[in-house]
Amino acid sequence: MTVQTLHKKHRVGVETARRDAAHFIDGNFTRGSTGKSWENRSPIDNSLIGRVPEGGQAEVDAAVQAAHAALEGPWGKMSATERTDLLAAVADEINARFDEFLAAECLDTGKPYGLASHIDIPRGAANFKMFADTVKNVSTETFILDTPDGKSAVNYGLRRPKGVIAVISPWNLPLLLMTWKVGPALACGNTVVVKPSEETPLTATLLGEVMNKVGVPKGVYNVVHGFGPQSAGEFLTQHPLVNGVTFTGETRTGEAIMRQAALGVRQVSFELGGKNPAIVFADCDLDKAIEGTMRSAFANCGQVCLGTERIYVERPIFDAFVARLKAGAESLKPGRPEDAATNLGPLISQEHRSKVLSYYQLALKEGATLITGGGVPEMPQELSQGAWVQPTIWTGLRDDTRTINEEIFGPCCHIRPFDTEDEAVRLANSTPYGLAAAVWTENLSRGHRVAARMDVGICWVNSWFLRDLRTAFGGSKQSGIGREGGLHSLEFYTELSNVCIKL
Ligand code: NAD
Ligand code: 6OD
Repeated sequence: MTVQTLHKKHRVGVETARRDAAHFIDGNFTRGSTGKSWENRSPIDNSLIGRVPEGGQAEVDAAVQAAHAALEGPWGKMSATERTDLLAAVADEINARFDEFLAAECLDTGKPYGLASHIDIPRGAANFKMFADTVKNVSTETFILDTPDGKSAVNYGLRRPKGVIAVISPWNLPLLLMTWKVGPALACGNTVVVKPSEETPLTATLLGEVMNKVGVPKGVYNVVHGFGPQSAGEFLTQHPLVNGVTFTGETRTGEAIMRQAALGVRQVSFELGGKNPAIVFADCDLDKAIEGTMRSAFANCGQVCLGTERIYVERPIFDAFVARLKAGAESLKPGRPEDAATNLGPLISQEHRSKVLSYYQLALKEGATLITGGGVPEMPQELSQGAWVQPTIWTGLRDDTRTINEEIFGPCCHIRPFDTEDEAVRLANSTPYGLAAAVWTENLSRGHRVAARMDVGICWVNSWFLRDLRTAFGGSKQSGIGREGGLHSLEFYTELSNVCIKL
């Protein structure tokens, strides 16, 4: 199917996705009993998408109890093959209902169909399929003990599910990031209670329909909507029957969740914020570096944890790079998600727009030279209430400014020249974050050498967001705790026991 026909087809879908959300607890959709709810509004025009019920202690408790009970029910008794076959069926059903997921995701986030149809929704399905395959093929260690004084035993590792996993997910890639946790958790035999972001409730709810359709036993996948502090997020992460907490979101939120999970010494897996650098060497393929940096700085309106907000460019190509990135930024087209020409969505909310715009002002106060953007684009009347901002580029900031050191999470970046490889590496590693980096060079040895010196969880050379789901994913420094992906996910989602049999 071409992108054009895809877009035409989905123009209908976006409106049908407007609906109220519901909790999904023990296989049933429910609005719960708190009587509290909030309005879910579209970031493109502030129109009402529907209402979302706010879960309280009772809803969280019901969901966690259901998840706990399901560990002992048919789910707990299934063979790994039956379980992973079911998860492959979940992936197939997401693909079968691709249009509905796409419409719901684009309605909640305002992101372009072109982006969500190539990344968010396919990854939602792939996250189940990949972990189903991984778990089917996993082995554990075996040791034969044979001592000189005649003791003999066989030891082998056994991976058992951890139990009930709390999944706390953000709004920037809602289905992708939620299933990146739910996929491995279920593949390993756990049950989950998901608290999706309050900004993006729809696709997590829709996934409940998929679970019922393919026959995932009730209680295995649960969703409770709500906020963080004093709401469903906090109640969930503190619940005594939760055995592990996996979280993606801001570093400061991670600190709060870590405190909550400390009650009862629950293990955590965190994917947190970033202030990611790109290093562009004069020997790079400039066309490719510009194309990759356009994506890393502006895709998803800059709301990607792996996105580039600091760009270091070797001095001989600095002016050319700035001019070309400026031209690229100015060519981006904001608009309705379903329009084929749209390649820039809005920010997620008015609140987030205020934050990003405050950084746009701060950068100038801190002495930045504005290369392009810096404000709000003119939009047609019907979109004028949306959370739009201009893609923005600065130069000239000091290295110790807040704009250079704090995550903004918008379509903006600062470009600074450098003269030596050592200087570029020092600058790139100079923030408290350590999530991702991109290095652009045609010198293979330099690519390896610089990548090895980056204090980050993932370093791309001559690419960005090129993902192999079998690899380790996570952040160093304040960008995370632990690694997920492929076999690494098993470290968090299973307990490794050793069985020792005396011979
Ligand atoms: P956020 O931290 O504000 O919220 C994330 C989730 O945490 C939401 O569901 C929220 O309701 C919940 N929450 C907030 N306070 C809580 C509490 N005290 N207890 C329990 N739950 C609580 O993040 P966001 O604004 O939704 O997402 C953007 C942030 O996420 C950025 O910082 C971005 O870098 C980060 N992020 C990181 C990765 C990664 O892989 N490292 C991926 C995507 C996003
Ligand atoms: O690709 C992934 O698995 C992943 N966790 C991406 C995170 C993107 C952050 O916005």
